[in-house]
Amino acid sequence: MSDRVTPRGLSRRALLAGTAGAAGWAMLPAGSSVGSAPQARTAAVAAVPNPTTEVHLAGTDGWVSMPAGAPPIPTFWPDPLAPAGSNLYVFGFRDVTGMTPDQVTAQRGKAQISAPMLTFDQETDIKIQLTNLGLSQRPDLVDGHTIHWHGFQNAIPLFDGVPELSIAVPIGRDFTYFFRPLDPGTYMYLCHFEDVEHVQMGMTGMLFVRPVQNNGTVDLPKGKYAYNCGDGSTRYDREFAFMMTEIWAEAHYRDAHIQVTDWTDYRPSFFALNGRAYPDTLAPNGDPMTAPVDPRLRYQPISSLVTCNSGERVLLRLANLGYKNHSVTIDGIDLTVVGKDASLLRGRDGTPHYAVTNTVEIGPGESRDIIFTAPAAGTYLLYDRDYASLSNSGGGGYGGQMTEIRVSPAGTLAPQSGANA
Ligand SMILES: [Cu+2]
Repeated sequence: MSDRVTPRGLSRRALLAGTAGAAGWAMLPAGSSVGSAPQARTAAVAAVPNPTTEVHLAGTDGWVSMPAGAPPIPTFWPDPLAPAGSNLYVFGFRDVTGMTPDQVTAQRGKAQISAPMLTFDQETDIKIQLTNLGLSQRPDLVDGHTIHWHGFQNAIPLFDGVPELSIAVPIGRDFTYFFRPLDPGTYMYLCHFEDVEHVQMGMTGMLFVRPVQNNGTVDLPKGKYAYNCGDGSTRYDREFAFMMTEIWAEAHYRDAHIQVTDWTDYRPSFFALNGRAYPDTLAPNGDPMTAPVDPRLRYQPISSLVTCNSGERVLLRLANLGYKNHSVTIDGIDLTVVGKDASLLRGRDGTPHYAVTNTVEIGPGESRDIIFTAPAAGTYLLYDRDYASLSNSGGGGYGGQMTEIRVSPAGTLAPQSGANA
């Protein structure tokens, strides 16, 4: 942030002492992306053991698209200020890892929703950099941004993104620190600055911490596991994650048009999986940096389409950062809930308390880990049981929080390259 922090006090010992809880943190000297002293930066990097993953996120505003065929909401949606092909004003994060300072700056006004999905390995050091690019549509609004790592136990408040207790990043600055996740599971991250507004505007994303058990144990082969289960019961072949949010078009309009929102009037107009409402949920993954198949979804790049082979074990990671409860159903497939809120469902004596169901309840700020065995080839629906969440701006037909599970005959699809691929 604005003040330089001397790296001298940051010994390896001090860092390790700070990791006694479930997450470890350390800070790098920071300034603007352009002008920080490289020597100081190098010294601090050397003080931290083995950063294996680097993530650079930028916070800014932008424009996205809810399904074009939805009935208009007079005055508020589609937003008349929206550039061609988009219809909704948002705030969001972009993954700018590896970009030059000029490339990072060029992403101002190009926010994406949902935020990039992050994958960390348990007990490794992650280098996080957050840059605040400001808001191109609202230069009058001087809001900071933060990253709150939601669900991590015993996080150090200074680094945890709640502005009253922590460091927030002002416009034109950045903040770099280290982070060591100690407990595997499905988490969320979000901006906690003016949080009702910034969360609603789109600054929400998902984060998975992969268990050390993935490296194999004396009893289990190397593989993909949701948790350190010890018995292989959380093994999976493919994983798909769904960030569930609600979009109140009025509030987004008011932010774009320099008006104030009364949040007690909250009445969402769109319901999203990974920042898209059905049928857009089915469109393939995109990349905001390249010309997409569907330009309308350029800044909503995360697909919610589930594809798998019959007989495979599929992990669904659900997270809810809307303000309402949701009930996720898949007709015709038994779902085994193995984790809640980044905790394996086990008793103190190790007895599994997995729940078999076809409907999973999930409240705001909660996550669920669900495993199912893919049934016979065919198409199955995953949807919110609340019909209000299944329409776009109250119109007829299906919309909102729905997607498809397309099961191919055994052996058809190649192994998955990453979550939601
Ligand atoms: Cu923010």
